[in-house]
Amino acid sequence: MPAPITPRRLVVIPTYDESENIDRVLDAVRSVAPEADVLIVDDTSPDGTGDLVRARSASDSAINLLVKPTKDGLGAAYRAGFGWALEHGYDQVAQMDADLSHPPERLPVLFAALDDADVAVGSRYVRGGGVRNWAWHRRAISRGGNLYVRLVLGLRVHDTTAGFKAFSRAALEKIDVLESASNGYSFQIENTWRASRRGLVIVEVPITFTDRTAGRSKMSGSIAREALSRVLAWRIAELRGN
Ligand SMILES: Nc1nc2c(ncn2[C@@H]2O[C@H](COP(=O)(O)OP(=O)(O)OP(=O)(O)O)[C@@H](O)[C@H]2O)c(=O)[nH]1
Ligand SMILES: [Mg+2]
Repeated sequence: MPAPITPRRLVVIPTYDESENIDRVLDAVRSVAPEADVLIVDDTSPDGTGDLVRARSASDSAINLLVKPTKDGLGAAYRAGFGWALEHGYDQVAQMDADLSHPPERLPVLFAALDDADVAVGSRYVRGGGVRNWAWHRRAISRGGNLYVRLVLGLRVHDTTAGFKAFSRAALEKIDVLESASNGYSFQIENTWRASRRGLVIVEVPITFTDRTAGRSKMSGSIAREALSRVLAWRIAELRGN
C-alpha cells in the first residue's frame, strides 16, 4: 500500500491589538496541532502584537507573520491570509480568532472532518455545540442573525456566521475566496453561501464558543449592518438571475 499522503495544514489567525492573547493562542495551536503551520495576519497593531509574533517565529519556523499596513477589517485580513496559503501550496486551511473564543483543541476534529467534506464549520448551533459567557443580548443577536441568514439565503448550515472553519484547498479555489467583497461577519456568511451554492460538501462540527476574557472586541454595529444588507442583496441578485 502506498504511504498515506499527509496534508500540509495551515491555521490562519487575523489579529488587531491582540497582545494579551497572542502568546496563549499560539501555544495552544502549536500544542494541539503540531503538524500545522500558523499564519498571523496583523494589521500593524498599535499594541505591538506583530512584534510578539516576530519573536515567536524567530524560534519556531512553523509560525509565520503577514503584516498589512492598515486596518481594513476581518475579510481583507482573511483574503490576504488565504492568498498566502494558496501561494504556499497548503492542502488544508483553518481559520480562527486570536481571542480564544474558538477552542483550539477542536482544530484536529475540524481538520479531520475534511476527510469527508470540502468545508468544516465549527458550529455553536448543532447538538453538542454551545456558547459560554455571552450576555443574553449577544446570544440573541447571534441567534437572530443566524435565523435571518438561513431564511433569506435558504442555507442548511446552522452556524452561518461561524469564524472557526477549515477548507480544503480545492474548496477555497471553488469558492473564489479572494474575490469576496465582504469585510465583517458577512465574510463568513459569504464563503458558506458560496460553498453551498457551488455544491461543496459542508459539515458542522460542534464547538463551545467562549467570550473573550482579554483584549477588546472589534465587533460593531456597522459590521452587523453590513451583514444584514449584503445577505439581502445577494438573495435579490440571485432571484434576478445574476
Ligand atoms: N488583521 C485584522 N484582524 C482583525 C480585524 N478586526 C478583527 N480582527 C481579528 O479578528 C478576530 C475576531 O475579532 P473580534 O474582535 O474578536 O470579533 P468578534 O469575535 O466578532 O467579537 P467578540 O465576540 O466581541 O470578540 C480577532 O482575532 C481580531 O483580532 C482587522 O481589521 N484586521
Ligand atoms: Mg472575538
